[in-house]
Amino acid sequence: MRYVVQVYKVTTKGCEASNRRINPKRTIPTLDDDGFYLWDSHAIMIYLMEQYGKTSSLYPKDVQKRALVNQILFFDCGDLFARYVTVVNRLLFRGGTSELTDKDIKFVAENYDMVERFLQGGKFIAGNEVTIADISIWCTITNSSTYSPLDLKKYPNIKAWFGRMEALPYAHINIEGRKEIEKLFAKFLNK
Ligand SMILES: N[C@@H](CCC(=O)N[C@@H](CS)C(=O)NCC(=O)O)C(=O)O
Repeated sequence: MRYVVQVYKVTTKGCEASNRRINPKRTIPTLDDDGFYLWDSHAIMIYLMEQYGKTSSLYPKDVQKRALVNQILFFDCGDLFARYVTVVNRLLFRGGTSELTDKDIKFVAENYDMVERFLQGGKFIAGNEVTIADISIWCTITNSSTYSPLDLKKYPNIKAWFGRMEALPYAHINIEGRKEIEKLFAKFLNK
C-alpha cells in the first residue's frame, strides 16, 4: 500500500490539520484516502483494517475477539488518550501555559495501573495476539510518559509488553515519534 504522511504546523491555537471541510475538529491524525476523509485515530485504524487489512490478525474477525479490541480502543479514546490530551491541549494548544502540575501528572498516571491490570490476562492488551488496540495504547502511553513518568519497576506487565511491542517490525515509527514529542514538550515546558 502506498501512503503519504503530511504533518501540519502545530500552533498554540491548535493543529492546522486540515480545513474545516476535511476535518471540522482540526485534529491530527486525519486520513485522506483518495478524497475520503476521516478523523480520529481509532476510527481511522478500524477503517484501514476493514478496507485494506481484511485478512490481518491486527483486527480479528471473530466477533468476540473484535469486541475486546474495540473495548480497549474505546478506553483509549474516552479515557487514556482523553486524559493525556487534556493536559497536552492546555500546555501546547489552548493558551500556552507552561505549568505542568502534580495534579496533571497524577491525572494521567492513574490509568497506568489500569493498563497493568489489562495486561494480566495475556501477552497483548486484548489477548495473546498483537492488535490495533496495542498500537493505540502503546502510542498513548509512551507519549504520556514524556511528562507523567512511568516507573517500569512498578509495572512488570507493562515492562514485558513494551519489550514485545518494541520487537515489532514497525516499532520504530512510534519510537521516533516519541522522541519528537519529547522535544516538543521540552521546548514548551522550558519556555
Ligand atoms: N480522539 C482523537 C484525538 C486527536 C487529537 O486530539 N489530536 C491532537 C494531537 S495529539 C490534536 O490534534 N490537538 C489539537 C487540537 O485539538 O486543536 C484521535 O484519536 O485522533
